Amino acid sequence: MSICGRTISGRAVAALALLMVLVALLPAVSSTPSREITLVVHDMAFYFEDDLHTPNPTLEVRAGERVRVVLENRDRGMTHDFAVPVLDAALDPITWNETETIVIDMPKTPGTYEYVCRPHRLMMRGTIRVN
Ligand SMILES: [Cu+2]
Repeated sequence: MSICGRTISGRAVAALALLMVLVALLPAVSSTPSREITLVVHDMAFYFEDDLHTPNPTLEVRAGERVRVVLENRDRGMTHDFAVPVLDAALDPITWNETETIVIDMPKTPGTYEYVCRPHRLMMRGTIRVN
């Protein structure tokens, strides 16, 4: 192959094409959440799916991390949501047996932030620890 009068090998063209594909994919890769946290709601509290005995657990994340939160409502007859008020992030309320997902960009400043279920924020509230 020849570009501007210079001969370029097929291998170099293939490498260049591969590089261009990788650069094009970079935004998609970097915006993919690096952590997924599944929270189950039952008996008016949030739980990790593998620990249904510790209500409203502390969520540990890294500063600036993009996190996908999956909420499963196992509270028959109750509507719940998940919100981080200080980040203005909230998913729509879901009813029993529904699952909903929200992707949240965590603060770049380490600290503790509150998460709540907005309809029941007095009972259903916990801490996000940004490290
Ligand atoms: Cu609730």
